[in-house]
Amino acid sequence: MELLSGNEAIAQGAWEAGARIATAYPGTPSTETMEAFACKDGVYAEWCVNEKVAAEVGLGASAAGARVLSTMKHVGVNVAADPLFTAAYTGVGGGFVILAADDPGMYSSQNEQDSHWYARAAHIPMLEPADSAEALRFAREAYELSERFDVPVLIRSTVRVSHTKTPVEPGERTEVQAKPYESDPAKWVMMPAFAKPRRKTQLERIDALRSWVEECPYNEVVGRGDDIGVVCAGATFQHVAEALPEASVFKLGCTWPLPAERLRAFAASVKALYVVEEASEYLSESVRALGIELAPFPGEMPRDGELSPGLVRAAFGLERPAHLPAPDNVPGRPPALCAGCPHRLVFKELSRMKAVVTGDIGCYTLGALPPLSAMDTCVDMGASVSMSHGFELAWSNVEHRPVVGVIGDSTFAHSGLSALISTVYNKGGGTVCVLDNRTTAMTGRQGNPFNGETLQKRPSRELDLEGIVRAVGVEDVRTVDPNDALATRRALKEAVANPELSVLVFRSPCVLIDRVRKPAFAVTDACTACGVCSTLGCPAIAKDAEGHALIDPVQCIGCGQCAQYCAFKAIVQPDAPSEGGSHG
Ligand SMILES: Cc1ncc(C[n+]2csc(CCOP(=O)(O)OP(=O)(O)O)c2C)c(N)n1
Repeated sequence: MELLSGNEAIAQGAWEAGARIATAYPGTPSTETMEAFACKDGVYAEWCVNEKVAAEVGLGASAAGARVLSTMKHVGVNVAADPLFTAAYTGVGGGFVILAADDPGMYSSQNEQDSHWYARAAHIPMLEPADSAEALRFAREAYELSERFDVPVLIRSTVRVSHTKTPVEPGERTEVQAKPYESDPAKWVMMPAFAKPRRKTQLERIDALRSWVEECPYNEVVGRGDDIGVVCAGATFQHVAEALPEASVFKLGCTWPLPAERLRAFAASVKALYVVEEASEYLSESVRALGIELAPFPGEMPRDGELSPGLVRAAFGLERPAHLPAPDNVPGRPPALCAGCPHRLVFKELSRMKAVVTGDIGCYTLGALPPLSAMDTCVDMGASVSMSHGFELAWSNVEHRPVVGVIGDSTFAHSGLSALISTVYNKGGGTVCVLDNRTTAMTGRQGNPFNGETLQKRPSRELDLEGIVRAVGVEDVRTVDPNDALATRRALKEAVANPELSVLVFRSPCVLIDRVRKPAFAVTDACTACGVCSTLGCPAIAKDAEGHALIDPVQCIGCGQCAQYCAFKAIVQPDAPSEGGSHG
C-alpha cells in the first residue's frame, strides 16, 4: 500500500497498462502526472510546446501501435480540441488515454470550465475517479476500453483528486506488444470522402458505448435508504459521502456516456433525487434530459467554485460543521512575484511609462496586481501578442498610449510565436516583451524549447529566441537584462518610439532555478520614507510605523533591484559603505 496523489496514481495506472509514450504541456492541476510517468522504467515522455501538439504526437504514437498517455489542464483541452474531435473519428491504434484535469474554484486557472462537455461534444468516453485508487484502476483499464471501442478515452480529474494523496495498491507493469501497423487511409485520412463513413462508424460506436455503460463496473450505487438520492462523480462523491451519510448515492465513474437506464432505476428508488456537481450543470442537465426529475435544493447550492462537505450540507439545509474562527489580525498575503524575480522591473517601468499592457499567462501575470498594476488584459496563452495587435489596429488613427504585449518564454513557444508571425504578416506595429526566465516557472519550472531542457533530461538544443524572432521578419530585436533598471527603461522607451514592430527579449534566470543568494540589502538612516521602493511589490520590503523601509534579510536574496530606485542611496548591502545606522 502506498500513498499517491491522483496524478501520481494515473501515471502508475498508465505505466501498469504498458503505456510507453507520454506527451503533455504542463498546467495545474495536471502537471505532476507527466513528471511521475517520466521517472518510470521503459517509458518515453516529453513536454510538447502546447497541448495540440501533445495530443497530435500522442495520436501519432497511438496510430503507430503504442499505448499512449497525454495530459493537460482543462484549458489545455481547448487547445487540443481540434485533433481530439477528429481523433474521435479516426479512433486509435494502441490505447490512447488523455487526462483532462479541471480546476473548479480556479486555484490556478483563468476559468473553471468543465471538461465533461468535451467528452459529450466529441463523443469520447470519460472516466472520473474519486480517489487515487480509482485513478490508478481507471487509468490502467482505460487502455483496454480505448482499444476495445477504438476511441481515445478521457480521464477527468479535478484539483482535489489530482493533488490529494490517498492509499493505492500499485501493481506490476504489463508489457504490451505494439499493435502491428498497416496503412489504412480510410481510417486515418480524414478528408470528406473518408470522414463521412468514419462518422457513421462513430455513431455505431456511440450506440455500443451506451450499451456498455449500462454494465460499466465504474458506476456504483451506494444504497442507504430511499429518502434522498444523490448523483455525483469524482471529488464531489467524497463531499457527498461525508456531508450526507444517510443518502443513497449513485456514484458515476463514467460520466460520458451516462447509464440512462440505471439512472432512471435509481431515480425511481428514491423519494427525492439531486445532482451534486462542480464547475457547471453538465450532470444535472444530462440527467434531466433523460426525463428524470430533480428535486430543488432546500438550501443554496453554489453555482461556482469548489464544493466542500460544508457547502453540500448547507445546500441540503443542514447545519455546517463549526469552523474555528480565523483571528482577525492575520495579515493578508496576496500572491506576489518572488523577491529577486527578474520580471519585476519590466512591470515597474511599464507602469512608469503608462503603457497599455496586453498580458499573458505565467508568473508575470502577477504584474497586474498592486503596487505594480501594470497589466490591462490577460485572457489565454499567447493572447498578449495578438491582443496588442488588436489594440494597435483599433487605435491606428488616434493618438494613443504605447501598447506593449508581455509574454513568457514558455508561453511564447506555446502560442505567442504564431501570433507574432500573424502580426508581422499583417504589418502590425507595437512592442512585444518576451520575459525569458529560462524556464516555465509558473507550473514548477519545467523545460521548454528556449532553455533546451527536456523532461527526461535528454540531450537537446536550446532554440535561439532572438534568431527566430528575426527570422519571422521582426527587425528591431534587442536583448536586455531585466535586473538593470536603466537598461530596461531605455530599451522600452526606444522600442515604443519605433513605429515598426519591436521585440525586447528580457533574459535573466528565474531565481528559483539555482537559488543563488547574495548578501541581503538593508536600509540606512538615509531613508526618507518616500515609499518608492515599496512600489516594486517585493515581498522582502516592508515599512515601519513611520513609513521607513524595512528589508527582511530572510526573504531578500540580494538582487539589488530596489537599490536602483532609491534616490537617497539608503538601500545598501551591509559590506558596502553606509551613510548611517540601519532601519533593519
Ligand atoms: C492552455 C493552457 N495551458 C497551460 C496553462 C498552464 N500555464 C499557465 S502559465 C504557463 C507557462 C508559464 O511559463 P512562462 O510563459 O515561461 O512564464 P513564467 O511563469 O516562467 O514567468 C502554463 C504552462 C494554461 N494556463 N493554459
